[in-house]
Amino acid sequence: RDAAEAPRSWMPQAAPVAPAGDDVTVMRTAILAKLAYALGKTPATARDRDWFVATALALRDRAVAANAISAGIVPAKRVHYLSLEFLIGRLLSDAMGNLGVAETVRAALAGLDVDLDAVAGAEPDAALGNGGLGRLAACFMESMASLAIPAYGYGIRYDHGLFRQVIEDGVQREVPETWLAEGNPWEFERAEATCEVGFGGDVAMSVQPDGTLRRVWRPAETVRAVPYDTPVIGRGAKHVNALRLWAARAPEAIDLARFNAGDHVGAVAERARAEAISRVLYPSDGTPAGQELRLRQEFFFTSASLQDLVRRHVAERGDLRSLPDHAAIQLNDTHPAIAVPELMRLLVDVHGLSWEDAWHVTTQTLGYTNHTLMPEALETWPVELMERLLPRHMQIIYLINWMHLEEVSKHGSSPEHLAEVSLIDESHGKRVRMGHLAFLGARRVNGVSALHTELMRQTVFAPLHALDTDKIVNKTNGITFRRWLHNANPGLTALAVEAVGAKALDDPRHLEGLAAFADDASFQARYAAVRRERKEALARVVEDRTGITLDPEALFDVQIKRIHEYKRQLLNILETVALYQAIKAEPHRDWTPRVKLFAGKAAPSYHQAKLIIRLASDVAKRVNADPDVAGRLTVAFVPNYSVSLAESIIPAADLSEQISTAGLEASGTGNMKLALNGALTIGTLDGANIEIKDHVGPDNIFIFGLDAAGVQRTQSQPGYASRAIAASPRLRAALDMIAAGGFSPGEPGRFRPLVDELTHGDRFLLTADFDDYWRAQREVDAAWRRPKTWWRSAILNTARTAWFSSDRTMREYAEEIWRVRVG
Ligand code: HBZ
Repeated sequence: RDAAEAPRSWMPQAAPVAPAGDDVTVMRTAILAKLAYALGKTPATARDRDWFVATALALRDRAVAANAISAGIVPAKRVHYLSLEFLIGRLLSDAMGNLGVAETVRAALAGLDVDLDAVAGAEPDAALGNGGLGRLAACFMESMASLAIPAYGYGIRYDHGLFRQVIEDGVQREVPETWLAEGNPWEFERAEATCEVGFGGDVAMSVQPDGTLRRVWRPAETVRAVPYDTPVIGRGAKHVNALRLWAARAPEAIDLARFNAGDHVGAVAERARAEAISRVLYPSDGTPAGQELRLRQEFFFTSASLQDLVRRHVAERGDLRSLPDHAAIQLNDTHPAIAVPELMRLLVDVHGLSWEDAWHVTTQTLGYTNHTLMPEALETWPVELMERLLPRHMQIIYLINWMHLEEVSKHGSSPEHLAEVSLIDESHGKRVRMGHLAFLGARRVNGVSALHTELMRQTVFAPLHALDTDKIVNKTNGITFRRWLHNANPGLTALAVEAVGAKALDDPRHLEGLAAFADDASFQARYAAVRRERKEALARVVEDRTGITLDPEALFDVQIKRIHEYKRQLLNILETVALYQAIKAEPHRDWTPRVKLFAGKAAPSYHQAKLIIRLASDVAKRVNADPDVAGRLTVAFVPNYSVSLAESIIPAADLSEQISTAGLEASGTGNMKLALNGALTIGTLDGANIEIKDHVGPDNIFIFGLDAAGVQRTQSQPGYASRAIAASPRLRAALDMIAAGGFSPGEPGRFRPLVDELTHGDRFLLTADFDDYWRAQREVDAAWRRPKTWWRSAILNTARTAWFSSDRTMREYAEEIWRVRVG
């Protein structure tokens, strides 16, 4: 029988949730059935990986069953979240948590003598993202499902996600990551929804039956986009959304003529070229892209996603002019900004709407989120490349620009002003400004923290903002508490539930009730005990990965994020060196024992960042081997930072380093995760740190350094670095030791490029902030010695960070950007 006419009512019963015993027995039966019939294994031959797959398949059945209830209903409006990155991590504990079966699964496996933690550990991370931007997309997907906001996530199904980082003698080496090597039990291939995406070719005119003319793009090359859907299960499994990731496939698997002529490699060359599009995640975090493959990736997934949602809208509603009533499309940064001309092309060239109607539909449907204002990270594409790869889109961009500049000129405008607001930057060759394009095509443009939004208005987007002052809005980032508190820190979660009730699991605002226990000695003791247990667990992980032994009694000070000069890991290392020197100088003082943990990846071609990793490793080597500081200072660079590693570091952290140059970290989200888990922040007045300070209170955070205005002032006074170094003997001594090869005996010049950057230029103002950072760190030392106030502050951090839930962020997007109903 045709699947379309099959009654849906059979589905929930067919899924193996029919009662045949108690919950645990039913679950065990389901897992054993998957093991036998989907994997062809027995409990005797099953590895942890097999148990993981069997469990994931059993849980996926339940997600499908939950989804079947709503599957036939066309929602009033859907969100389409377009992102080149989804940094998901593992899905098992997410799925168990939101299906409400975590304990059931544990017991089901335990009855088979299988340990759930080992099984969970066998799941590879889906690392389809570089850092904050990609992880934000994953948190948003989880929150939308939990809030029952009907949504599709759209992205690329990379064969290889973010590289695995191996540290050899302090040097980062990138190794390909292979998350799909043994298949992916969560996804469904949907070959029937394949789309074709074109590249190159030319633009022709075609006469329509009614005599009108239309432009038609005749691509020289087409690539097939095959979707794979991963169910995104909301809390309580009341709602399930799909993450639809596109894989690139060649139209023909093989050139048979060439193969039969003996050219066995050439016969699959076309295929290799097409499939390269979804081969690897572009491992850059803000360094200039510029590669053709990257543009092909961007257009590939954007076009496929738009075709998919347009097709769905036509099937459900018929007329594309009502698209804005039923679809919101959010562009996660400018990577999908080509959506502006692509949606126009689909509406005008393919579906025959007038330009005016199409522009109305486009600008009422799209939203754009900006994640950086750093000039080198703002995407632009050479006009020449766009013309070659996307000739029709380039025409449309010129037309949009022409109309835009006409409009601006009406109010009388200087050539300089027109050059500023133009979609084409002509200052160094002609380039398309993707940020401007997204801005013009969107109804709302949002920043990701209050400060960042204000800086958008004042700097990069100031001229465009002046043309439409309602367009830029603030939507401060958030994190999903289900992953970052409930699943990552079950001990703390249990304690919170005991104190304020299980309602805190549904609505984090109830965590505020913990404030009443902040001074309660027995609660403090239990809170500290949970931390202690997690520190011991982390110490085992670090020992295992680095051979370095950590003392769980010490203050765990962590900086975990991409390695980038503006994030200033180097400032932290300089302070570490200065502290090392201070302890050596006065070994008998009563120093506060500290563990400095660093983790993060550097973009493969980012030499300064790689050198920072090397310095951290070299400092660790010398410090950890020095008996004079043993027990007071330990340093470790933990390799291969990932979502999973974050889940074990964050609950164990006492101090969270958020020390970027003010004005440069758009928001930060690790800062929220650490504060929620009770780490105190040492940070600058940057990004969401400012809002964290407003929520937790100034007594429960350590703020230092220049603010964004101070940074701008300082940067306008050349020579500040040499003055700052001259004024700080402590900084000078630390720099001298590094420059003299104190950490690189045998190669004194190893860190020359880092020292040079600081002494000449110091773009990120480490020298200007060093002394105040040192002061703040000593305040931390002192605070750690007053456990009552320390744990009070930690508890207040957990109690007062509820606002940083991505549920709150998603509600704000839903109301003010998407105009879609929640729930
Ligand atoms: O987005 C980050 C911001 O640096 C961070 O402050 C913010 O919290 C987070 C979420 O809004 N930006 C990124 O993570 N950016 C990238 O990962 C990136 C990836 C590819 C690029 C450029 C940037 O080509």
